[in-house]
Amino acid sequence: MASEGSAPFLFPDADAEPPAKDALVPDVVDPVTEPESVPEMVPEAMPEADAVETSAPAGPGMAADLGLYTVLREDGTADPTRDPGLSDAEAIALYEQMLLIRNLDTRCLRLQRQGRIAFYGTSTGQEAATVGSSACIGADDWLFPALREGGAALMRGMPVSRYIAQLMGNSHDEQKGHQQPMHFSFRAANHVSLSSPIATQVPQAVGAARAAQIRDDGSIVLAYMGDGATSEHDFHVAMTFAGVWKCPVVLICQNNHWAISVPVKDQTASPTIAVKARGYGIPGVRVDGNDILAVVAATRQAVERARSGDGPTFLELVTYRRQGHSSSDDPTVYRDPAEVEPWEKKDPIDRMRLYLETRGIWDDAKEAAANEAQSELISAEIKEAEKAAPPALETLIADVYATPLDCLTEQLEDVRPFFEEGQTAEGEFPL
Ligand SMILES: Cc1ncc(C[n+]2csc(CCOP(=O)(O)OP(=O)(O)O)c2C)c(N)n1
Ligand SMILES: [Mg+2]
Repeated sequence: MASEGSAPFLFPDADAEPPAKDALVPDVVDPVTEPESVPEMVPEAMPEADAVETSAPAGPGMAADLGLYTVLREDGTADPTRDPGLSDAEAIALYEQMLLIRNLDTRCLRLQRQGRIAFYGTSTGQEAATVGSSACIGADDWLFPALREGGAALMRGMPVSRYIAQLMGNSHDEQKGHQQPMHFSFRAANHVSLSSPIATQVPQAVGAARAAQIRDDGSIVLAYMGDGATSEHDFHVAMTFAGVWKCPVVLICQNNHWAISVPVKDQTASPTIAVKARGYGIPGVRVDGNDILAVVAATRQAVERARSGDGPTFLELVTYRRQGHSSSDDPTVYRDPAEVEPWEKKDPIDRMRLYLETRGIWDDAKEAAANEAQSELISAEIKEAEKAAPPALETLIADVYATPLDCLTEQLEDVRPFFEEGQTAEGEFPL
């Protein structure tokens, strides 16, 4: 497990063959002038959960932003024309990272139910999208996450202890408890905290990419968003400027089919989310987000494009939110549970496990050992985190202004007796 200060897991592997530059944009079909060439699956592919056809890769005759870029096949092998060529160690490391998120999600949701943390949002079923994409950049690159990319910080070297400290807002939390749980940031790898207002991080990410471009420092930016975020004006603003300036940014939409209780078919009338990129002059690619090899292959090529000055790429990673929006949500009141089943069959961890077993590098014993080690680590870190003190009282006003305003200092002195002398207030709470 990565410890603080250790080098993040880096891609691409120096020995790996670079992917063909144009491989992601096969024979683009224009749906307006050549409607007969658009494959039939396209209109239903986004609205219907069970219409996602993981065995139908985008290929000749199918536009990359209307088809589905897939590498893993149902028999557990990889399409040799798109295989990103991971080494054994890389393939196993990616798998273990997905497993870690799944194990953390299970444990942390339980912590919330027990009242030990205030809030949690799982990414169950979306692990391949988060791990596969974030594995493709280096420590000097930047990552602007949305709600479900906490695992990206772990992927890039953030220790589990810090993940749990953030959820508890204790004295080990990098943000001193200022943020709501799930707003992880990891300065060592330029992982910026998520912005709660949906999509506001996208123009910020494009701005950071523009800065990198002006400074010519060689770094690139990954900007994440959900399907719901693509209806926000900030999405439009960010895509416009990314396209015009040809910023070194990879814009990644995790289309998990829901924005709290709003299904994606009520979110947009566009046949896919990826195709929206055309309007901004940005290549869009629709990728099977539950296929980690496809996510790696597509993101690597997009990163390469950004790094070499060819501009942005927009990736729609097609996946599914199998649980509630967050620990505060109950999806059974607005969603038919039967909709979830087909997605359980496309579980990204199961699919990668089958691939590893078919490749002969994984088995039941290794699975049990990995789960046991992760479970022990998580238990130990929760225990440690619960022993940690809360942040010092002074941190209430720290990191807001370079020099705290007088009014903040006064307010701090007002509340001090409540903490230091156990003084109680008049009145009722909640107010
Ligand atoms: C500007 C704004 N409007 C509404 C909300 C409330 N809100 C929080 S998450 C969310 C849905 C986000 O859906 P999506 O972008 O698809 O991401 P997902 O949670 O599915 O990963 C909404 C509406 C908000 N945080 N910000
Ligand atoms: Mg969503």
